[in-house]
Amino acid sequence: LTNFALYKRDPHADVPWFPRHISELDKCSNCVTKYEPTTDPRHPGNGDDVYIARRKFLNDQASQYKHGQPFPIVDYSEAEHATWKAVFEKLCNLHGSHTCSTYRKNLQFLLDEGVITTDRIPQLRRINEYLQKKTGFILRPCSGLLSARDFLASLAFRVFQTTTYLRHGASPHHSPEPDLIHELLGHVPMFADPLIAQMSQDIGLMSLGATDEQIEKLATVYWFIIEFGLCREDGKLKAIGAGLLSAYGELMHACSDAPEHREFDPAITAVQKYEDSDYQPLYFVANSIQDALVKLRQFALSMERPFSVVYNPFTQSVEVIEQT
Ligand code: NLE
Ligand code: FE2
Repeated sequence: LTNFALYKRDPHADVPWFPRHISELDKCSNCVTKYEPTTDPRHPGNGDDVYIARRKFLNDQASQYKHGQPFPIVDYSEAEHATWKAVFEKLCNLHGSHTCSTYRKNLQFLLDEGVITTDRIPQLRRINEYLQKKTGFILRPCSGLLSARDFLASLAFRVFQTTTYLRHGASPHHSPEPDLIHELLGHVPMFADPLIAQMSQDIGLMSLGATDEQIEKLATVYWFIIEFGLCREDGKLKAIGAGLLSAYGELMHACSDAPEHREFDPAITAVQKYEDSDYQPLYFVANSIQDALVKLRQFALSMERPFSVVYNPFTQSVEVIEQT
């Protein structure tokens, strides 16, 4: 599972700093301000002081986290558990018809093992034990939407930066920003899949030391496949993307005839503008998760980079291979 010699060499490129060891992800938690409930009237929590204070409490807790610590235990309120239950139960109605087989299978495993239940929000510490065994992915808390560079860098180490606050209870079936429900119901079952885990790590490895322009492209590919990707199964469109799997309305919209659907092709997908405040007008469709991974690796070969990187899981570090 290495990315040796994935890139073309450009010895003159300037290389921005990037983490070499998993512990250096402590320096990769820069958030971008977007959809803040304190200032943005589009955020459903705008003007709700109790919600804003709760979100701040959880974000402050997340920002104190250091590599190696266990995931903090959070005492979720009854109202938060109720939001979780409402979202989960409604989404269950679409699982059979609108989600890919990988999602259904992995969600079922999580339910069978009692790691996830529809009634109560699970502790992310427990989810981590599960994911570690499945694909080695680990969640670490973050305090909101991260810069693309920091977010992607963590994926190189199979670390997923996870929000811990919940969406506002008044608008449970779509959130403009990531929240715990999106992470748990969208990403966690998919990160239990070896191919999605590998694809995510590959995008992360490609991002290390990349130029701003390359980061933008990689973040866009990530957006259209890991967050909003579709695939075709039995002749029907099914969601693989976490942003769809956690949002009832958009999940129905994405698989319907309303939006445009194009074939997933990383070189084209990478330069497509995307919508991040409302449903997407356009989705990319992969033949399968495996096919998306193959295409992504072909795309990697076209990226001009000054070096190759290998992830060493024994030392949890990235080794840089300078070709001469
Ligand atoms: N719209 C998604 C949801 O409601 O769960 C969150 C998307 C985060 C990129
Ligand atoms: Fe996400």
